[in-house]
Amino acid sequence: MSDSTEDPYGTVRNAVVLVRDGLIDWVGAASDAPEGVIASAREDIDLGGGWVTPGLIDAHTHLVFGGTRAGEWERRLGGASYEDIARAGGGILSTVRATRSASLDDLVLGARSRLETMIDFGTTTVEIKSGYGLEPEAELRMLEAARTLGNTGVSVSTTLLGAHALPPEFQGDRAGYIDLVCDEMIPRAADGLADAVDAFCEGIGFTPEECTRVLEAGAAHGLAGRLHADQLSDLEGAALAARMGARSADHLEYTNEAGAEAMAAAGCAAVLLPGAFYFLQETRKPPIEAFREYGVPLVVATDSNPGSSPTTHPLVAMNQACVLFGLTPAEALAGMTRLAGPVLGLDDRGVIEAGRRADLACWAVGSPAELSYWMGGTPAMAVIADGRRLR
Ligand code: DI6
Ligand code: FE
Repeated sequence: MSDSTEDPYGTVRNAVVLVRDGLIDWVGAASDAPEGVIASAREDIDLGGGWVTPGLIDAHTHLVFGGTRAGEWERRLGGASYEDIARAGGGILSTVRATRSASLDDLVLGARSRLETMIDFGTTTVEIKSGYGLEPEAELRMLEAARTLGNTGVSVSTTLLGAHALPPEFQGDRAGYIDLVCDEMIPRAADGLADAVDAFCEGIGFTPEECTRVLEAGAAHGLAGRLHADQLSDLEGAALAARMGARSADHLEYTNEAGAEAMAAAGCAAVLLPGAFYFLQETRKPPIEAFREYGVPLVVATDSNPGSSPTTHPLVAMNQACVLFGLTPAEALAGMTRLAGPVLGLDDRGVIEAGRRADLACWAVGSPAELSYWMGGTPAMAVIADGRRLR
């Protein structure tokens, strides 16, 4: 055990982790192991002095989609703004066109290769949103593709994001589209395909009133709430998420202090998505100091998506959270482990202690700060999910 009570990582040196039936059975310094613990192991994995962390939990991704948006990105590099492109029918809607025309197999195949990279880099739990179908069949197909990815060995948590953008066939009938989300998509998705519901509260997305309807309908069907809030402007989405009892508000660049205070009071976590901030070359940063002051849990995720955060690298998100938002490397690691599970309602993982799920990643680094220090780093030496070795 580390001597220092200051150690934010809870370091245990020369450690042994005993895994049984998918759970951590015992963890501690090898010299403290009760008699028989080490001898009782049927299989022995020598991690050669590497650092072991909980398997990473990526609590916000849009991993399932058709096509890419490299062309749009080139236009943005030439000066066009993300919002201008969206208002001209590009952006999210261009991914919607590609996703609607993709089969279930196409969606699984594309997402699987991205997920395999995430697993290489230690991810053992991933949240995946719909939101590029914007019609019932296509939204449900996305969720089915996400569920199918559970066969990689990682845990997949799914979120219905029907209220991501207004589809072209509903231009001029916003209320009609929200009706479709609430009256058809949510009830059907809640029947085993989705664990949560989310909405994009933004000028180019949906109004606070529209998002309220979506979160209320989700709650009525037993779905936990999430909210894309205050990413590009301050619509007081953070306070809305708190008021609705959402598990998290996500992005939060424009969140004001009252929003941070409301989140803390409601136990609503802040999911920071520095990849989108970086890729959209935003300048306004989330109010990290206010979140710390009020005690809002700081979660870090990739936001992996084709438009604003085309990445499959959890360690890059951790690096960006430190460099761009000022998190400490220990906060970034906690944001992708211990604090991320509860956002998905998964309290059984994210910490290496007896009784938790045996989701582990082993790294060839000299200190845990190196996980955030390298801009991407190298793949994990070993990745274990539910007690099973994936890498
Ligand atoms: N905000 C985001 O950053 C993603 N969705 C959202 O509401 C990006 C979606 C995209 O551009 O495809
Ligand atoms: Fe997102």
